[in-house]
Formats: sequence, structure tokens, C-alpha cells
Amino acid sequence: MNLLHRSIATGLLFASSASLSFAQLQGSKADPTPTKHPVPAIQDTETAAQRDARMAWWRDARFGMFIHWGLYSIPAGEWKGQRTTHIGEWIMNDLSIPVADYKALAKQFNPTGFSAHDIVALAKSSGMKYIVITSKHHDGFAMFDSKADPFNIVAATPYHRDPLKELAEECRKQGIKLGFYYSQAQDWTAPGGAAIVRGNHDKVTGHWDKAQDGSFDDYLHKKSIPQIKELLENYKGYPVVVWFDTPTKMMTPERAAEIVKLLNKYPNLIWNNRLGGTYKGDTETPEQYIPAQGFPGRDWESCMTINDTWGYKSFDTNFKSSETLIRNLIDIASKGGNYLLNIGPDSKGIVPQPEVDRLHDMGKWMKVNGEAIYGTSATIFDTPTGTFSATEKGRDGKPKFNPTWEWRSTTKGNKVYIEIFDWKGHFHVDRMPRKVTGAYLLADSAHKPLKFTQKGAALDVDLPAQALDPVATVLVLNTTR
Ligand code: FHN
Repeated sequence: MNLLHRSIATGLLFASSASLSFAQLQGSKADPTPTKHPVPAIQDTETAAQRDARMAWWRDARFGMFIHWGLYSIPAGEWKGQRTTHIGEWIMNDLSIPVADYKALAKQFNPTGFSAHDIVALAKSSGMKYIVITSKHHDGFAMFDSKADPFNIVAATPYHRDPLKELAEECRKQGIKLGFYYSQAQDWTAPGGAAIVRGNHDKVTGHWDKAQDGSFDDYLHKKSIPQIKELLENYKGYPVVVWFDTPTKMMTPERAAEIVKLLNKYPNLIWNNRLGGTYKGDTETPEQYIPAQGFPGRDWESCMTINDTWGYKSFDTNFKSSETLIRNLIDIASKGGNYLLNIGPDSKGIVPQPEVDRLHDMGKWMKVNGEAIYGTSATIFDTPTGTFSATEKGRDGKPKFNPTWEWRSTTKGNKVYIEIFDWKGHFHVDRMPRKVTGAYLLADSAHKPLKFTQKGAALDVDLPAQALDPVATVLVLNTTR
């Protein structure tokens, strides 16, 4: 894994695994070949029906908010006049900032502009159904009240408030789910914490400051595991998702099993595939790309930045367009996945306006067209939506998938939704796998019936000359199977 490359978002990026058949996108969500683990995880023991019940809300949601927020929002990509070319939350590692200097940032952290109410309201109005926030990123700073380690927002800053508690209260009030990201292995300020080996740092430990040296097992037992326990116990019904990250080689099966023991106490919890120690977790997590065919048989979630950084970077203005973001969401849903879209609040806790603007645009589209996204399954068509490059490789090292942007499709029961990007005043598909009994546009509140013909396998629908939404207009087909 090359973090530098994986972490640079370039808008619509795709990678793929095999042929183009979209019909393969659906699949059993139960793991047919569970791995033997020192402590069996819930995924190893539950039935397919139990798994479906546990994953139900998450599969319905389709759209969530990722929040990367921490001390790194103070340097905002720049340290003593030097700008990082990498992602904002990695500044400590990239610029080899000594532990004491980085930890001193806590004294300045006073994010009085943070409003849990406004952030939850922003997520909701954008059409997002859940939030996942960094409770502790690789810098080791806990954004919550931790008795296990004093390097946290309540004990070490003039702010003295617990934003996770405030978010939990707001999420409860506003009816949205809350999950916590936790960097379980990498910790650059705790003695013994892991660091991915990079640059001119120590070739074995990845460390660049003696203060980082120590026993990983001590770190695991005195900080990581106790903090995960605090996160699981102290937020009354939340988190519903634990989002682990960068396990590193330190997260052996035996060490990961100690965390699994804790997770197993929460039978409704969903956790991702980044715990390490061969645990597969519940969800695949393609980062900064949309897999050409999703992950047949697995739940998955593409996480992406809106610009090129997760944590706030004052000079990163490479924001994706609202059109790209909306079409990414549709594309992901059409392949059976979720979109976890990131915001990076600044050191005052304020969400950058360009991010807010784009989320508002997404919300406007979702308000009209959300029916074609929430609770849907992947496309029933085997229509190609792009081609694989013979020469270029994608982010997963396989032939690069170059998408075309004509239309995508999602399905719910007898309804087939066609999200049309390239409006031609007509819709044609060679192979319609179901009998169509009616057609209308979702954005047309009267649902005026559209003329269509189905001859053999081919379907033709007459559309108005103008698209109702230039980004994506949704054609709804009522069908029988
Ligand atoms: O190193 C992190 C990175 O900072 C960011 O948190 C992303 C989000 O998926 N995860 C890691 C890289 O894979």
C-alpha cells in the first residue's frame, strides 16, 4: 500500500477486478470461508440471516459523512513555513515534527466554532444517514474525554469539552447514526505506538523521535484497548460503527483478538476490514476510488475526500464539483456500495464553506431523488459502464477502469431506477431483464406516464427534450419479474 498515492483524490477514479458484467454485483453477504481466528469474531459465528439483520440499516443508508478532525487542523498543512505536499493529518509524520512540539499544539486548541448541532444538521440535510468521526487519528490525540490517556481534548486543551459526547447527543436528537474512527496501531505520540515505515524514519519502527520508542504491547494495553473500551462504553448506544485504520504489521492475530473480545460484547456493532490480524470485519473500504464492480458478496463503502486531504489543509482548494460528487454517489449505489464522504473542519471546528456548499447541492438532489438511492440494490443490467485499459493500472494494481458517464441504475423491489447523466430525450437499452409496466420521471411530482415500447429484450422510453436535472435525472420503471 502506498499511502502517498492512495491518499490523493483525483475525482472520479476507478479500479477494477475482472469482467464488466454488472449482474454479478449482487451476492450473498455472508462469508463463505471464515478464517480461523484466536477469538472468533461475530462474522465468524453468525448466520447469514443474523448478518443481514445486523447490516440492514447500513445497507439502507448508502450515504454517510466521514469527519477527520484533530490537532492537525491547527498547522493546517504548514509547519514553520514549510508546506506539506501530502494529506493534512499526516503533517507530524511527513515533516518529522518532534513529539513534544506536536503535543504542545493541544494548548492552543480551542475550537469554539464547533457546533455538533450544525454538523449533524449538515449531514442530515445532505441526505447522509450516518457519521463517522476520528476519535483518535495516527497523531495519538483523542478527540474525547479519556481517562486512559491525558493527551485528549478535555484534559489537554483550553476547550475542555467532548465533541463526541455532543455529537452523540445531537445524533440521537436528530435521528442519525454515529460511528467512531480509531487508529488502533499507529500512534505517533504514545511511546511504543506504531508508525508505518516511511522516508528517512527508523527502518524498523518508523519512528523519528526517541520519545516514540517503547513497547507496542504496553501501548496496546495501556492506551489503545482502554480507549476503545471507553469509546464503546461511554456514549450510550453509540458507536454503531467502529472504523479501524492502518493496522500495520504490529496488529497480529493475537493482538487483534484482544480487541475482538471487546467488540463481541456489542452484537449490533459494524466494523470495517482494517482491524488487522486477518480479521475481515464487515465492510470493504476502497479508499479514494470506486471499484468497477463493487465487491460481490461483501458489503463495501468507498471513502473519499471532497478536495485532496482528509484533515483540514488551508491551501487545498482542489474541490470536486457537486456534479462529480452526486454522480459518484449514484455510481457507488449502482454497484451496491455506500459512499462515506469526508469533511475536514478547521481549528475552530468550522466546516470549510466549499465543502458545505457541495453538501447542500447533494442534499438538494437527494431530496428529490433519494428514493433511487436509499435501500436500493445494485443494477440488474449487464450494460458496460466503461472499459478496462490495456496498459494503465488502477489504484488496486489491476487494469484501470475508464468509466463512461451515460447512465447508471439501482433497484428496489419492482422499481428499476435509471439515473441519466447524458440526456438524449430518449432512453434505449438492448437487454431489459424484466417486463416494464410503467415509466415516469422521479423529479416530476405528477409522475406523468411516459411512452415506452418493449420489443423482444429491447426497451425504448420517450423522454422530454430537456433533462429535469442536468446532473442526473431519474427515470423510474415499474416492472414485473
Ligand atoms: O492514513 C489514513 C489517512 O490519514 C486517512 O485517515 C484515511 C481514511 O481512509 N485512512 C488512512 C490511509 O488509508
